[in-house]
Amino acid sequence: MNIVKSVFLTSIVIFSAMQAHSQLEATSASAVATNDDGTKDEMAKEVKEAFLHSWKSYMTYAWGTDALMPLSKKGHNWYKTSLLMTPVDAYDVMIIMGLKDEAAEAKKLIFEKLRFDVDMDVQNFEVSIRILGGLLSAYELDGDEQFLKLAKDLGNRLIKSFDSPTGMPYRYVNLMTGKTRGNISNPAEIGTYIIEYGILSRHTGDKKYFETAKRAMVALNKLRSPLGLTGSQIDVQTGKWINTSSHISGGIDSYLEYMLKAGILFNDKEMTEMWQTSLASVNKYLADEKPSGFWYGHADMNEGKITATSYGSLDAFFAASLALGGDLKHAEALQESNYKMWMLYGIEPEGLDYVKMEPTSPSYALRPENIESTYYLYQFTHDEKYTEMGKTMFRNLVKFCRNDVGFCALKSVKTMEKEDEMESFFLAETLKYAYLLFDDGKSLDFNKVIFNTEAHPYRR
Ligand code: DMJ
Repeated sequence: MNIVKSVFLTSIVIFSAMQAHSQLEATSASAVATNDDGTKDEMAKEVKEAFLHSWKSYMTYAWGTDALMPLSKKGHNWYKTSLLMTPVDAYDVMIIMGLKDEAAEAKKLIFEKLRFDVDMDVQNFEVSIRILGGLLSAYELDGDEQFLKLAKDLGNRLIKSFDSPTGMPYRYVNLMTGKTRGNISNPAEIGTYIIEYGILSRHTGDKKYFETAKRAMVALNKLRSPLGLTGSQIDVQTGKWINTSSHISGGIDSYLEYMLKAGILFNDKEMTEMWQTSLASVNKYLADEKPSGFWYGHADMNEGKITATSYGSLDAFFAASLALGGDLKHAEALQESNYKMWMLYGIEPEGLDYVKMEPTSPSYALRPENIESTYYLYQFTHDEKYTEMGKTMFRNLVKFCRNDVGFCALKSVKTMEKEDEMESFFLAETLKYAYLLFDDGKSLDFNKVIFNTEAHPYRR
């Protein structure tokens, strides 16, 4: 057995309803999942069943495409040629869940069909976290050199995006020609590469990947405001901020996450220091204690005063980062707020005004962050209240999002109207974190890995 594989595989309601909102109370009460006592083993089985339900439909209706459309029962591609988003993103979940036959069919499909020598512009960030990230965790878990070969080929194409005057990457790169576009970018799409690139350096022995990704993060870090905050949009050619709104939401989120995780994964002191100084500013200017709970809001990077009490499903990742960074007190408080957000309607909204406790964007994209943070909090506290949270969240997912084919995003958590979409991160992240929460470390030892932002685990 491959050495890496053996390392992995052998180890391999505090719900307080929003009182102020009477209409909401009625909705929430009916939205809460029934409280039958699923044991953790039973819950893990339910999650595995949900995975199989979705995967089988992908194979039946969407084979070879990027993702399943669960209402129209067909597949769709992001670009003119499929990058096999779903099988690549979901491969490591199959290994973790012990689904050998499914893993074998996914692997066959990937090795037969996945090619990167295609004349098309791809979004650097998404392809890096899902495809490069997925291939690398597949390699670490499975040991087949073909995964590494594909990862190296893709890495050599994506790395051309960093060829800008500041060293910060463009948003799009053509896989065949290396031509770039999209100079107006954001911290997440600039600073979410060091884990994948660092792991590629680990396995190829070529430091250029790690160094290129790190250079971009350091360049961005130097452009913080005197308050230590980053804005939300920047020109990678000039280094000039285009939008100075600061927050932990989508567009900045995983940049913060990667400082912390790269510090741990690569024992990189500069990254750890960047995380600590950024966190201090985030806590000083964006943390917001309100009657509805502990949250993080939005502020101008130069003013540092909360301008919008906006939170949302993507922001929920931060409880996991706080826990991993050692601040359990704030992590627990934030997870309590995350859960309130989830239980407002029974499924969390994409955007929430945390003062009014009203959705600013009512959709739900099957996002993982809330369940991810529940899993992290359980790892650090071993408090079964997190298992209970996870159980309710997962059961509500089944209740409101499942259909005869797979799981559907929701147009609105107020009406629970389904959308014809099942993003690959639902399998790669949402179901993986739910499974890991219930399986009590039997398939994967939390302390031996660091997950990329798409939930792909790499050996520490
Ligand atoms: C995933 O692709 C990643 O977790 C990313 O960091 C944020 N968005 C989605 C999931 O919500």
